[in-house]
Amino acid sequence: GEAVPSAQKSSWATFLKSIASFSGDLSSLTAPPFILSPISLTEFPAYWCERPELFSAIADAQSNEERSILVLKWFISTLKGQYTSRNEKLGSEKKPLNPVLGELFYGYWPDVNGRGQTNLVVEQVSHHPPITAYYIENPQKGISLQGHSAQKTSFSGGSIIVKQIGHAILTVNLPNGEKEEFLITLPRLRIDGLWYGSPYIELSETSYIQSSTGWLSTIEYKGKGYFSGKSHTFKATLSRPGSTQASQTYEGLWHETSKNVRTGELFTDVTTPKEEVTTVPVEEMDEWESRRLWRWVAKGIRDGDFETASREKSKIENEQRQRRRDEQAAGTSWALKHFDHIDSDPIFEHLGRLFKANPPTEDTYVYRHNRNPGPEKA
Ligand code: 0T9
Repeated sequence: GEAVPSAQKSSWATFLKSIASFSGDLSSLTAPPFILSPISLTEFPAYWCERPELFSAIADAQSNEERSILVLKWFISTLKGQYTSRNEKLGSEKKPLNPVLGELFYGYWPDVNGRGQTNLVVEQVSHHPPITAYYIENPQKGISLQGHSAQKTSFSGGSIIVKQIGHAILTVNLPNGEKEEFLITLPRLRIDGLWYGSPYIELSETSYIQSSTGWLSTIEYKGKGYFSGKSHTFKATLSRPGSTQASQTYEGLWHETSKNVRTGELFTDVTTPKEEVTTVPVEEMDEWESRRLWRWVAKGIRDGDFETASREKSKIENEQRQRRRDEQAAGTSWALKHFDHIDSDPIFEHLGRLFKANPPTEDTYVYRHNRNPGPEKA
């Protein structure tokens, strides 16, 4: 492939063969240096809030329908960050750092123009398979998002197919004291461009946003050669409680703009800059915080010093292996810091029934509300 440095061609070929003959946890495969990203998967939940004003605006909706529209608008507007930002920042999709058990990521988006501060808490709740749990809250606006993320991967026709496991629940405290909940399911991914060493993501199939008021958004994803012939295309319909008929239909490109099909009005526009999450400086972080933990590995990758990167990565992995052995010998197990695991999420079961979610039940990680969010005073 063209994007593969000549010295790494054979190592890339070996990597592709191991992907093709492998299914399960790709994160643990060793990849050639040119494809490594210095960012851990524990940072990815921040993509949910890089347009904080769209998140906080949900609180200002005047009706159930409007609230569902604003949730859909916020959700669609996160997709560009979630699925194309590595291509924009790093040149292609890259292999993220594989988080260790207990790895943390904290951040916030400051209060600007009365939108309220939004806080982010992320914890790696499983290493094998990798599972990341997150909680995002704007207390002033009474909105929160709790979710977890894992993946099942397979290989087909030269592409990696990623089924996302996990879901998110968005909760809005209404002025009348009630809560409205939204169950958010996640799209399927295809990673194309592998042969040429320049991987990129395309979304496919359908995802849902089911509100406890009964309003349902059904979002269909297509790539090149489908309804518009363009990549990153979506079509979303919003239907009223108990109806399958569309009350609103939106379509367009999730990484650019989309419109209301009936009125022609602009719906989403992500061509303007987004706001990255704020964290404390690395020096002030705790040892378990992602950017502190991976600091020297990330620096090695950024500087092209892969010897250092790989030596530092081995240190972390050996320390983890020793920890697991010690726990086993002591008959103890790692205690999660911010989340409790439950086998079946009652909100998923309840709301999933309304659109016949498959599978009908999922486990979840419930936030313990045990962190004082930043910005921290010196
Ligand atoms: C949740 C997101 C997820 C995580 C990443 C598949 C993937 C790990 C999971 C699904 C976020 O909300 C959205 C975006 C990107 C997803 C990653 C893309 C990717 O390639 C990795 C996998 C594990 C790999 O690293 C595959 C090998 C690599 C060489 C291909 C670039």
